[in-house]
Amino acid sequence: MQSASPASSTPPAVAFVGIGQIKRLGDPLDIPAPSGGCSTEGGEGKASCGSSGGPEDMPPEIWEKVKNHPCYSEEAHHHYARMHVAVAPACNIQCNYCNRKYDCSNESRPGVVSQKLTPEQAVKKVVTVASEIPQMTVLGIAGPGDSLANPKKTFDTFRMLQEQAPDIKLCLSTNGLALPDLVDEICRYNIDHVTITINMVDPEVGAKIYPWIFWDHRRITGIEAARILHERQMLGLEMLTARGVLTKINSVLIPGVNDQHLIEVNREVKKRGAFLHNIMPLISEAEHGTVFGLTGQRGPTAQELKAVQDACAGGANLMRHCRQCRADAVGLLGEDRSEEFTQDKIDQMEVVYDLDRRRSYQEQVEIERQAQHQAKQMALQMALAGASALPVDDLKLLVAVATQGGGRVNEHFGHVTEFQIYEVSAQQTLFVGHRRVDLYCQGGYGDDEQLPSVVRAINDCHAVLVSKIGACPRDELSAAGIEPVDAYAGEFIEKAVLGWFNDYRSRVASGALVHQHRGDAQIRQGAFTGAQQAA
Ligand code: CLF
Ligand code: SF4
Repeated sequence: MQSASPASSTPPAVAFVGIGQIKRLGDPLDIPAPSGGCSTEGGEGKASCGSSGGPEDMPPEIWEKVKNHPCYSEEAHHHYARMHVAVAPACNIQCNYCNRKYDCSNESRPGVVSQKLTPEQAVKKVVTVASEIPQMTVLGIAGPGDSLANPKKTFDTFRMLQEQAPDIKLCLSTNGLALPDLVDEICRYNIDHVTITINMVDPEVGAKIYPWIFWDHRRITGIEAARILHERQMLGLEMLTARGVLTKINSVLIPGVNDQHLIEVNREVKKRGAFLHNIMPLISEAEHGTVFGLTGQRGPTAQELKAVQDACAGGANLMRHCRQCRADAVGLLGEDRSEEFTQDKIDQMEVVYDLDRRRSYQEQVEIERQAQHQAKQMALQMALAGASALPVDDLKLLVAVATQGGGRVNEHFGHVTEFQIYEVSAQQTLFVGHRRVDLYCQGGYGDDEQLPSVVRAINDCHAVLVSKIGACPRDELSAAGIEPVDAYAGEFIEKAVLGWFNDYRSRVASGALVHQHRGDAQIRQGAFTGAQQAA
């Protein structure tokens, strides 16, 4: 919970260096052995899924910070919303995957924004949204430039918001160049969550990603630029860790440039106390006008992304539920309600900031979430007990799930804009990502032309679990080797996934089915907008 008055900049008594690893300041950090941080057996255990940690995995003061932050807690992202305000237009570096001039309401990716705001406009917008959406718990400043290249606008916004809405958590995202100079300010305003985008720890790699930086009153290019950026990022991360600020690292996976290198990045940021590592696919289309887009640099496939994430198992905990938000996104991750809160609409809204109403609403959300968590755990135990009756095997598959929330299989195939992907084995189910797709159901009828793109998006999955599905998509999915399953409608996802998996194993064991390997899947480059969503 944020304090109404700015916090003192006195460092806290402990520094956080990853889930379950609180250290007193001055104690040595646990540095993983160079060969021990990574493994190719991804998805095994909690070390690879830090954002899915629960209260039992961390000290209470850390749980308080993450429990309703949708990016820092995978479970929270089903229940709590975040918003961004676009108060930071300038940037002090150039990334080859960024073009901030590009603005399109059909796009959803970092750096894209429809309206830039003054701090005063931004605070009014946050208070308005918080009044309308009581589960909106976090304000992030994430561009469209760099939050810390615009320190006055960024910190003015946070300061004013703290005075008016002290319960909202503050979060910022930065490239890290200006970070070491501003850590005191970050602590002064009680900003508990900071994201640094770190794409390399080797300046030779960095020179392929960053053509220039602007630092110390001059423009610097080449390896020298990348070296300075790298040193500032590492210093900033260490300083935040020492102050107890939960720091998340975002990395853009650029095939052929930093894909294998990100494993080393993961190790290095873990050493320096990063709380989470979010490895995201490069978004790169020629029409975005970025250097990478124009030079034909492709983004990774779904399996390439997963392979790098899995190879980082045992290193810094991974976030796998990132939706690569716009710099003015509003709502739950995966939905964008920014169109409901344009400046002209806000000007006409009457705002009453009712803290008690927000708190009591969130208490209800918390009760429901805990009940779901417990029910899910019980269902999982029962399903695992059933699985142990089957012959031992090392089968590990991906399953796509259609859900509209609440942790259940409860969405019609035709209404899905994003599938959640679970990896399942006889030991566990693990959320490993999401795949965006175009709506199949358009105005009451199915658009069969969309089906091939849906198949491509989940082509690495053996089954798709839905609440309902029509005959045509059922046939097309089956023909592509993806089993459409509506037998678990309304069930908790983990129980349903394990239930289907046990049935699949039984069929394979009895010879009724021959297990086949699946192909790769395509990560969709564009994204849906709020208007396209059913929600
Ligand atoms: Fe925004 Fe980022 Fe804070 Fe979240 S987003 S500043 S940490 S409140 Fe989240 Fe969006 Fe991914 Fe960012 S899903 S792009 S990780
Ligand atoms: Fe764009 Fe952010 Fe890179 Fe600046 S730091 S060039 S805003 S992606």
